[in-house]
Amino acid sequence: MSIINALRAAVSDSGLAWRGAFNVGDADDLPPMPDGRATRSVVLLGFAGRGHWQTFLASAEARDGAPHPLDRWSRSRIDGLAKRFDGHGLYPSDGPPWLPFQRWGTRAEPVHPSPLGILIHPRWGLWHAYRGALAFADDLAEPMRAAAPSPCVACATKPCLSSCPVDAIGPGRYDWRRCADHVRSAAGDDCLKTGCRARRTCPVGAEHRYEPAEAEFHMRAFLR
Ligand code: B12
Ligand code: SF4
Ligand code: SF4
Repeated sequence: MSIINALRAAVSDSGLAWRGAFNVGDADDLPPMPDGRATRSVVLLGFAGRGHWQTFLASAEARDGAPHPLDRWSRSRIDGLAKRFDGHGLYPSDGPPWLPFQRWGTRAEPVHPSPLGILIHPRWGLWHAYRGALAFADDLAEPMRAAAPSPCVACATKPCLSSCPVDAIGPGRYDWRRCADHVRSAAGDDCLKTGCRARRTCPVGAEHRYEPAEAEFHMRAFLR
């Protein structure tokens, strides 16, 4: 089995989704490997749709009562893969300065910035996230991402831009303090318990919308 196929199989066994790969160019802002070698390729790992949440829920980290269970679960899987395949784990929550995971996402998969700021995927809609990345000192023989237009271009009414109850979101604008104040208030219980209303109005990939328990977990993490 080639390295890339063995890696794909190991990622699948880990409970994470393969979120694409790319060979590094000058504009990608990749830190060097810990031993000083240049980083030549990157594999993004994450969640896509609802299934991976169930895998996480069955883990020891989800039930041990210690802080940051999802981050600890992700790191243990990704660091394990890094060790096995001579790579290095990188994480979206390491920072500031933050690693440009969303920019890397657009290099690895046909995702595009939505008016909400988060990336939209033609299949998963807004219901996906990055849990980390594997960096390697060798090029991967992985084809570049397939091109696909942004679903937002064909979305005439853009309901995501008119459904925030406190107008915290507009084209190219997200007032996170206003959003957080609302989500913390009694009136914001709907956003807290079922997830961002603006995100939920998006028709793309609606069948992959997070269940309330997952949505609330992420909203509480955002408030922290
Ligand atoms: C800081 C941060 C926040 C801050 C934002 C502060 C601010 N001023 O906007 C806070 C804490 C508010 C936040 C909140 C959320 N975040 Co956040 N956040 C990040 C983080 C850690 C860094 C982003 C950053 O600044 N990158 C630095 C720049 C240099 O990187 P970049 O990739 O080049 O950035 C590009 C994009 O950010 C994009 N961009 C940035 N802002 C905007 C705005 C618009 C309108 C557009 C079109 C593009 C755009 O342009 C940049 C240039 O290419 C990333 C993780 C990461 N490391 O990327 C997650 C991340 C962006 N967040 C994410 C998510 C999901 C959320 C939440 C929706 C969480 C939730 N509740 O579910 C909430 C939004 C609240 C809500 N209403 O639901 C996901 C997005 C996944 C996706 N599908 O794209 C990320 C990638 C984390 C992850 N693990 O996957 N977040
Ligand atoms: S509602 Fe329309 S414009 Fe907004 S994120 Fe979804 S597809 Fe894009
Ligand atoms: S979570 Fe609620 S308040 Fe915040 S942007 Fe989304 S719809 Fe608006």
